[in-house]
This record gives sequence, C-alpha cells and structure tokens, in this order.
Amino acid sequence: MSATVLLTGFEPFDGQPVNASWAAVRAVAGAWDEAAEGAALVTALLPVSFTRAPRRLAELLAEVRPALVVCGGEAGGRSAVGLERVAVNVQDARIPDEDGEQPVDVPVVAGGAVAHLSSLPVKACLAAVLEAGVPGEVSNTAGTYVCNTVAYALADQLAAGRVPGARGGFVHVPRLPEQVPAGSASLDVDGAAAGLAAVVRAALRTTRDAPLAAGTLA
Ligand code: PCA
Repeated sequence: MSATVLLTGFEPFDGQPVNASWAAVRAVAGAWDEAAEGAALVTALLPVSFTRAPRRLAELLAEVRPALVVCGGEAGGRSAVGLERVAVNVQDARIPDEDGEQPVDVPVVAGGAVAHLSSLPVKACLAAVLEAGVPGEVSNTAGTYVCNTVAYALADQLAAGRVPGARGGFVHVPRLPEQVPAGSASLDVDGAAAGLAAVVRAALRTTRDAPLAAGTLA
C-alpha cells in the first residue's frame, strides 16, 4: 500500500471570493497520478476559523493517517511560495475569523511549547520549488492568524505522535493575480500548484534535509 499525503487549503476569508491555497490544492489534485507519484493524495478544505480549523485537522489526521501533511494557506503581500519554518503558540487576530472570533494574545494550545519547527525538509522543498521554476522562500513567520494556528496545531499533533512517523508543515502561497491590484505581489494558480506539488514530491523523497543556507539577517 502506498503512503497517503494529506494536502489542505483554506476557504476564502477577509471578503475575498477565492482563496489561492484551495485553488492550488485543487489543481494539484486534478493532475495527481497516484501510481506515478507512488503516493495517494487526499485533499481537504479548512475553514478560516480559530476553533474549527484545528478541530477539523485533528479529525483528518485520525481518519486519513497520512505519512505526510502539507497545509496550504494564502498570504497577501507575498510573491513567493513560502515554506514556513516555524509556528508559534499564539493567536493575535487583526481581523475576526469567519466565526466572528478575534482572539488577542491567546495560546493555540494552553500550556503547549512556545513554538514548533516544521517537520518538512524545508530546504529540500525550497530547492524543489525553485527547480520547478516557481519563486520560493523559507519564511520565518506564518503570522499569528488562522494559518499559524493550523501550522502550530499540526506540529503539536505530530510531535505528540498522533500519527506515528508522519511529517508535515505549512506552506503559504501568494494571492492570485486577479485578486490584487495590477502590479501587486501575486502568483497564478499554475505557479502555486507547481510549487505545492514540488513541496509534496520533495518531502516524500527526502528523509534528511539539504544543508542549504536560506536564512535572513532580519
Ligand atoms: N490565510 C490566512 C488564514 C487563511 C489563509 O488562507 C492566514 O495566513 O492566517
């Protein structure tokens, strides 16, 4: 039996009609050939909700028992696919979520670790994104909104051994060109999908991350 990959995207939020992450996840799934890739792909749509998104993710981990989890979200203002290196144990919402909740300085997991590093091989994934001709970067913050909450909840569940041996992490994609003013940072759906697919493939084949410098000074 081949490994199963769980790939998630988010519903639209902040008054936007679409979420680039879900558009990209759907495109990856549409082109996925399980036999050729050597892994089954299960996709899921997460609500932009501080309460419901981590709950849904926990259900999915229990149901799907994936070997690899890649959660995608949209990051306005970015122009590259971002491998999130770290998730922090805080929720600080600039705008209410889709349930009208706006937590300020509340932990994702009460009493949990301050932060969790991604268990994706982020450097190998970055190299694969760039090789696919897609702009990519290692990001050192997933923000403090619902994406960071999902990134933290995922890492916390995996660190607790909910799915033994599973690895995973969070990837932000830019907004779609049609969702931003002309000339603003964006990436089309084909680029975002190629980036996400490259991340999944690189993570499946990499057990030890590549020693590639991709840090920042500030
Ligand atoms: N982006 C938001 C939440 C959902 C999404 O796609 C974020 O970065 O937190």
